[in-house]
Amino acid sequence: LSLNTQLHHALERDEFLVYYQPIIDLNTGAMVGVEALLRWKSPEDGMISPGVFIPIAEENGLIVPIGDWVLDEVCRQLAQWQKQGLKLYAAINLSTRQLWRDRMVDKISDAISRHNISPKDIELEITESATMKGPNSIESIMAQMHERGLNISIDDFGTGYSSLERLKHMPVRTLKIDRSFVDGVPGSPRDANIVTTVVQLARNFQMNSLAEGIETPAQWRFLLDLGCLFGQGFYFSRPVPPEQIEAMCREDK
Ligand code: G
Ligand code: G
Ligand code: MN
Ligand code: NA
Repeated sequence: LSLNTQLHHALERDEFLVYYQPIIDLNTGAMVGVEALLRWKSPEDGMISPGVFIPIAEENGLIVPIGDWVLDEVCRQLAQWQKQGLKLYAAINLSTRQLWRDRMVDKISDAISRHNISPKDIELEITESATMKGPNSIESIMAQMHERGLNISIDDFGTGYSSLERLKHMPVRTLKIDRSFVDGVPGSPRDANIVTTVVQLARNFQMNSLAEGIETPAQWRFLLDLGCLFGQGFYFSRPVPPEQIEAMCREDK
């Protein structure tokens, strides 16, 4: 079967899983949230990376029902964690196709009320490049999200070409500095300059800065010294199943 056909059956066959990657307060080392990252366990081919199937799902439109499933699953998981006393927020990736659909923000609010959690527990990740395209103004969608109390982050920041004038007025809580720049620090002066600039930009715009892809203690140190507030990366943890998030929180205490 082609990947496309398999993907069509994956939802009804319950083959998707959500892994979670810890988001760390760089000052304290504590886990404050998680990024939800979709996984597909295909019976034919085993674990398939979202880097492979998300582009196909965006192409054929399946990203919309898959995204609805992710939203519901993450809200369900957050509600369960709250019952266990875990205080974490969850960041959810949204692709352009999801953003531009009808009544997107209502769908998100519905999932949140269904599971009795607060919009404050969710951060919606919109890629920098998604802010640059689409039929409607991203500002109006962001305004609706913000009115409902949802948090917004700009993902892969530094790789798109967003207008700083527009960004300044967006109700964005967090700028996520793309991994490609974090990779080069502290060694590469060029990457160090870019990362320094983005951390300052976030501060000037009263947004939080978050560095993606931290893999070494030297990167952590460098970012902490710059005043970068949050981080994610293999140095802290890979994306893991939800039970492992629970285990890490128990160790922390
Ligand atoms: O987990 P991994 O690093 O392999 O993810 C690869 C890409 O897939 C990333 O760009 C990530 O944003 C995207 N991705 C992961 N989960 C989801 C999801 O639930 N929805 C959307 N739209 N993209 C996702
Ligand atoms: O595009 P987005 O930022 O949503 O992508 C997240 C992806 O980055 C996930 O697939 C995740 O597995 C990957 N990732 C997270 N931390 C690291 C890291 O420290 N190093 C590398 N190489 N990849 C990472
Ligand atoms: Mn992301
Ligand atoms: Na990213």
